[in-house]
Amino acid sequence: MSVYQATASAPVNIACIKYWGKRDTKLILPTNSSLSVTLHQDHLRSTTTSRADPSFESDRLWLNGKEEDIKAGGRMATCIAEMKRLRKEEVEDKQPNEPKLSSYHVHIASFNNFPTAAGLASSASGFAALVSSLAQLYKLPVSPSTLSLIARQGSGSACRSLYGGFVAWEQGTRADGLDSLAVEVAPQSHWPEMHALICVVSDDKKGTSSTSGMQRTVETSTLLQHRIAHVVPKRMAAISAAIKARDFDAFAQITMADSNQFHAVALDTEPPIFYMNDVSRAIIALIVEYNRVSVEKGHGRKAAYTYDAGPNAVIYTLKENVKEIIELIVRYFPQAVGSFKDVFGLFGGVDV
Ligand code: 2P0
Repeated sequence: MSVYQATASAPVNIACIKYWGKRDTKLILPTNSSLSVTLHQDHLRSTTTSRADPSFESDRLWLNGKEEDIKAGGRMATCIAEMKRLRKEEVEDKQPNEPKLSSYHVHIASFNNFPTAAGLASSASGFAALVSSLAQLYKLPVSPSTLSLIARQGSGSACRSLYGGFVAWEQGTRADGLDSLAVEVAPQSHWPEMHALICVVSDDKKGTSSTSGMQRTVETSTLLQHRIAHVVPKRMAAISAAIKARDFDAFAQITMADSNQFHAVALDTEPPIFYMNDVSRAIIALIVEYNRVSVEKGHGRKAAYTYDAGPNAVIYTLKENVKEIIELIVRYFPQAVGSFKDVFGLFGGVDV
């Protein structure tokens, strides 16, 4: 008897141009395009195994060893149903001899190798790994961009984890979402010197979830409307050009500006949302000063901070500066060794 099973893993991605706001909450269509760097090392990944079998009586899911409900009509159920639809359309309807896996139930087991509560994007790597493992199981002859259309319906930021390197999520204009997908801006090999240092300031679970926070911002923030219409389109073009030219100074300027504006629209929400804390702000001050000195010497900016929906800092820098920045952080935050749970060098591998 044949066993139909596949395992795939997907990494976390960290946005430089932030996704914050949906124009369609069911299809997860964003109010603006976004761009991220996919983190490459083994530290931050989800690994998912899917199995299809005619004896299974329902679709079932285990996360980190614990069974979770698959809510009817929910995001997980939607992703599984969409993948079964693709299997039928792309494989079974075209090759009648292929087994009818789309009619079998699936059992899915997924593990994160990092703490889910650390405020790092576990839903991004999780839904990307889910979709990748089902794509392998179903032997789907489709591109990562096509798979990103389905991962997007699990969690918006997940669509960007279908590619490595530098990835844009194009917001699209269609009501059915078929043009709201991830595209590769440049592979990791284009700029292998790029590193990301993750400073875990706090691993508390965040107060306001991204999903509900961003909808409140859409409903109440006037600054968001300005950002959508006048800021993000220019930044998407400028940061793509900076990446293609490997212009770190421009990349850093845009990345920090966009982090600042994302936290500004959170503050402009009613009631206001605060994700950064005093330590986050002190790290910003340190990076600003570090860059000021570098610019004064004629070297341009050497580091870029960015913050998501939580207080943890991600610092982008080039490999040649990693050691200096870690030393700087440890010098100014002597408690760092204890309170920064981890500082990972990604793309390269630097631990403190
Ligand atoms: C991002 N974030 O671009 C932004 C920056 C957080 C701040 O994507 O509702 O967990 O599942 O689509 O993807 C977090 O949003 O929200 C996020 P849903 P998601 O990475």
